[in-house]
Formats: sequence, structure tokens, C-alpha cells
Amino acid sequence: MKAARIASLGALAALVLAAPAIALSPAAAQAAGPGDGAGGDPERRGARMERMFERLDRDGDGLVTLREMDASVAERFARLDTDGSGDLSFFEMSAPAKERMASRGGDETRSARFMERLERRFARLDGDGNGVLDAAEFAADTERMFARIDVDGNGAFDREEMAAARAARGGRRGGAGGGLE
Ligand SMILES: [Ca+2]
Ligand SMILES: [Ca+2]
Ligand SMILES: [Ca+2]
Repeated sequence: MKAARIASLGALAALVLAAPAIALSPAAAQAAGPGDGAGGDPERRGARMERMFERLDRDGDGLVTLREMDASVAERFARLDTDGSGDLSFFEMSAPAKERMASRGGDETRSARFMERLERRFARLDGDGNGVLDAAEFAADTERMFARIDVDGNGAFDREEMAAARAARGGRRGGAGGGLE
């Protein structure tokens, strides 16, 4: 990986790291079944968020900075870009999610819905419409999402800010959040 590319990958972090914590919660709530309320299992959701937070908070100081996100994003991008082209195709982007859904053997309707959301997200990010995401296209969304979580704008977010963002997102039933993870 080239340093310049890594540096501009900020966006992906929120996209593929923060987004799952935030965006998968509606799916989890649906999985819990009707009549179970919007919350799903609060303990499991809490544990998932904690794992997510710990992964993002690389130095373990209880705050996630954009720089920490960038580092996670760079790793993630490299893993996703399986052909090493420096761009992500939709195939590359969706491969981990597909694998996970296949191994879970989950509900096909839900999987299809998830893939639709993923496609919409991909299309939205593909600013020049060339069918692949370059680093800058990726980065656009991450910074926006980071700013949304970092509501007090101090350049980092803590667990509470992340939980609040996730709750807000969950309340909108996934919406455009769609999770890439
Ligand atoms: Ca930190
Ligand atoms: Ca690629
Ligand atoms: Ca593009």
C-alpha cells in the first residue's frame, strides 16, 4: 500500500467499521422477530458495540479519533481490494458480507435487502460513476459519518457518542446506513 493512498482512505472507516455497529442493529432487531420490540437483545447489541469500539480505539484511550479510523480503514481497504488494483469493485466490497450471510444460512429476503442497500450505498459513493470506488470516493463518506458521530465536534468520539449515533440510526431502521460489514 502506498502511504498517500492510505492517508486518504479515512472514509472507509466509518463506512465499514462504524457502520456495521450502527447499521446492523435494525437487521438484528428484525432477526429477533416481530413483537420483540425495536431493541432486539440489548446485551448482545451492547457487546457488539463494545467490540466495535475496541477495534476502532486502537490506542485504547477510550476515544476514537479520525486518525485511528484512518488506520483501521487502510487495513480494511487493503483486505477488501483483493486484486490489489487500488479500487474496489462492488464484487470486492460485498464479498465479506456475502460470505457471512452464506455461512449463517440466514433469511434470504433479509440478505437480498441487505445487498440492495449495499448496492445503493456503493452507487452513491461512486461519484464519477465508473463502477469502482477509489480512495477519495471512499473517504467522502467516512468523514461525514465521523462528523455525525462526533457530535460535540472535538475531533474524537467516545462510547457514549457512538451509542447515541447508533441509537439514532437504529431508530430510522437502517435507512441509508446500510452497513458494509
Ligand atoms: Ca483512541
Ligand atoms: Ca480492486
Ligand atoms: Ca468511481
